[in-house]
Amino acid sequence: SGEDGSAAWLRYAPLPHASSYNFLPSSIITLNSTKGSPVYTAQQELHRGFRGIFGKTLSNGSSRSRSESIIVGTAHVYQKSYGEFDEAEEIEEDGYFLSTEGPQVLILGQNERGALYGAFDYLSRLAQGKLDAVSYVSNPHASIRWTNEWDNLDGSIERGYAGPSIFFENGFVTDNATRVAKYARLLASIRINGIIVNNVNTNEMLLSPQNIDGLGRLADAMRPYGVQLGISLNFASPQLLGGLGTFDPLDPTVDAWWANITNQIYARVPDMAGYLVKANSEGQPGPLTYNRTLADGANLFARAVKPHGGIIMFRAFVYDHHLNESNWKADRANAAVEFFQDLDGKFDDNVVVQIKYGPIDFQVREPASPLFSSLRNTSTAIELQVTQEYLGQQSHLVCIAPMWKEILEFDLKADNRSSKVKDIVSGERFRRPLGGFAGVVNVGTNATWLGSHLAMSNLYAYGLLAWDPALGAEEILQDWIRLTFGHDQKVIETITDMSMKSWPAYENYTGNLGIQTLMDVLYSHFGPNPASMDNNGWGMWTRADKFSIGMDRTVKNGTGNAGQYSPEVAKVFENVETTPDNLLLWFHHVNYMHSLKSGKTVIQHFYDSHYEGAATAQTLLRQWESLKGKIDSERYEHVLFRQKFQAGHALVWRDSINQFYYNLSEIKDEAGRVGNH
Ligand code: GCW
Repeated sequence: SGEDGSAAWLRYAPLPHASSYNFLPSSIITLNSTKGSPVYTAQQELHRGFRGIFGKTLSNGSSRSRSESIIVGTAHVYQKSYGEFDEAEEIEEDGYFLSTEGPQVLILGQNERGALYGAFDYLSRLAQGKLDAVSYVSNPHASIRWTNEWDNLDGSIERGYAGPSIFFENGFVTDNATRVAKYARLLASIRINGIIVNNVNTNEMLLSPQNIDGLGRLADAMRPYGVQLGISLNFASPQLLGGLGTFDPLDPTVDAWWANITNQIYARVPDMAGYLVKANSEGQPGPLTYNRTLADGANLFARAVKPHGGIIMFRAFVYDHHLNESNWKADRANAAVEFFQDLDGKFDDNVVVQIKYGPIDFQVREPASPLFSSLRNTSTAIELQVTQEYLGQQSHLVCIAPMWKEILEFDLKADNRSSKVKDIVSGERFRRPLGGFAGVVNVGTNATWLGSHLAMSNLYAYGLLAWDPALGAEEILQDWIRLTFGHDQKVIETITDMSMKSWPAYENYTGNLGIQTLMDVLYSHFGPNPASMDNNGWGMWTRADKFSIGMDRTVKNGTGNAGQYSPEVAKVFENVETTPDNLLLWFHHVNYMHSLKSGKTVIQHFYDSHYEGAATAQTLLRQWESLKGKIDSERYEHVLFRQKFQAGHALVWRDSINQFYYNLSEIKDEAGRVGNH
């Protein structure tokens, strides 16, 4: 007990046997001591970390006391006072050089933000007891590493599971930005450099003078951590707020309105990162209302932020949400490519198209979106979801990093050349100037940030993978466990094992073989409701009947979605024999008695997986119980409560899904578990 839950992985808990480390630095030389600068923040953080981890107070050194010091600052300033160093030219924007090899510790960023990242990295090593001498340059994989927060002005959060907003209350930006600063600190430690603070389904009142001033307060609270503020816009604001008769993106008065309001925002937030726009999606207004293209819509904002160095994240999540399932060829999964491919090359240079990882919507299993490889002359970013909207809403343990890794490593083989998603969104593959990552996080005022201590590994992993997608899910996880729960080997092994089992288990007891999650699609997105996954306008369908199941997305007989991939990949998905089992029902409509590569039938796989997944959920509970006494009681009880819920809910899932498909198909479970008893 006594743990400050909000410290998450930044606890700086005392290291066992800390007193035996006598070779630690004793002072800090800070190359920029301006209060509020990220380098100053780095210095504060180093003080705090050394006090916590080693019980040691560092003094503020001067250049005379160089040895036994930590020198922290930008490479540029360092070189002016201390001379050249070899690694300087390898450091890229936001990157840093960390050396603990010499008589002093060097933490040198390409910019101030990089220096702060280096300080956090150094402290993370120390807190984990990684005290060996190292010397390396670390650079980001991509320049855009942002979070999206779906916070509404009234303080509620769409798909947030951790209480009300830290950014807004009662229609206004909060007066007290203390917790925003804490969040920025947490994000800086995982090298996130931007936050879109409000929901993509947004209210135009965000742009009232009072709220613009409020946004300034938020940006002020985040700036010392090198985290830039961005906002999401309502496309119809010129009409709704500005009183114009139109919001047509090609109308000069609309253009002038956006330029003007943008200038007002930048006057208060000179370093604003940019805008995020959800247009013509799920009832949101957009350029299509005026028969303008989505590119016309994006470029409108691009022009407004251009003079200020801002960028536009334009979401590719555009689809018709009144689809009719009686049309065999109708397919929501086709929408993004259909809407965007002809616009390739028509976006201004400071526009980034933000693409959800899969073609539908954050399901437990999706193939990578084909749009990543259709856009060659447009910068792109991948949108991931840290908040577990479809993945148990923080009441189920689902460690998502392994799924993200699969998507990021997926090779879309554009022009028959290696085209991994991670290298497309970094900008590298198609030589784009911009690119990166957007993670929908939706933290709230709950002390745990996400509503669950264990769910925080997802936020941690999101930041680290955006920095370096080559990192392994397990190594990220183990660092996070050491920082969050300490060094006990059993704790590390148990939580690692629980976490690594959790996504496969969740997939097993929800929707298998690429059929999607099978949750209630109509409203809650929580709990089993396979019946809701047909005959809805949302286009999330299974096409299950008495004999067969799955979406036929082939070119030869279905919606043609497989053909949106490059020929090498399309060939694999077009053919039922070569489609991997875990995406079989995503791409094919087959009989329940169809044999999988495993030799099982589809229906038997459903039955068996649901039993397996639910059994694993019981194991997770027992594994957690085995940690009693090794984890402070507050966090132990908090997680225990959730693991009990998951264990129970997994049984509900198992029985609802199995019974549903048994009722539909009337095919018996070979093991005799499912059916009418
Ligand atoms: O997954 C769906 C969510 C909506 C969300 C939308 C989107 C913010 O259910 O709540 O709206 O996606 O991503 O825009």
